[in-house]
Amino acid sequence: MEKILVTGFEPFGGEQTNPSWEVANALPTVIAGRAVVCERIPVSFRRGPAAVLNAIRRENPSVVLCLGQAGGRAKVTPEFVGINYADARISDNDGAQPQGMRLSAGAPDAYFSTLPVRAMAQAMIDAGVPAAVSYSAGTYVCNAVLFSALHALATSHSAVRAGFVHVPYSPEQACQLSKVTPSLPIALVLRGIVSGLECACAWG
Ligand code: PCA
Repeated sequence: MEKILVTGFEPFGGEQTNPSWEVANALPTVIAGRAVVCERIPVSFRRGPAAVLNAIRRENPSVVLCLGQAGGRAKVTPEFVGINYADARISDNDGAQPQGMRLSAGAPDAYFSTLPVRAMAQAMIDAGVPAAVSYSAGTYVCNAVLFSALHALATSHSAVRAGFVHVPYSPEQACQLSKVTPSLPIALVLRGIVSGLECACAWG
């Protein structure tokens, strides 16, 4: 059976949970006739991209979807592009804070996701989940993971398709914040991710 690799992140920035991992960990074991394998990734510029690449090598999936938390967003957002740039507002979980620098000297400035992001966002909306394509994955660890995965797959001429989806805070996280902040229930985000993956698998 072909495989889908879905990654989620450990908590960071003082949070107790990360909705990206809560969703990845709750996925069904089979989607669109493919086995779903999930992996928890450290919020680390050094170890995060390597963990995703190791999982790709180990599992040999046909589709890779990395999930990350985007606190403050109100929708589930498939990312269009990963950029060759890091500018960390806060330290990662190793205490590293790269600022204003390329991720990889000599690599291209950016890679577009090789997943059908517009169709995936529409599939999520059709399933009743607030969603929209995002044209920036930021300049923190999530963008670094997306860029590194796309760079590695492009340079090895791999047919594996890969992309990233940012998810909002869970209601439990938003309750802890003093400012009014959007959130979506994990079960709703989960439904969106399943619909997005079904769309990505049907696409080719
Ligand atoms: N979100 C961060 C890194 C880990 C996560 O879940 C980001 O958007 O870069």
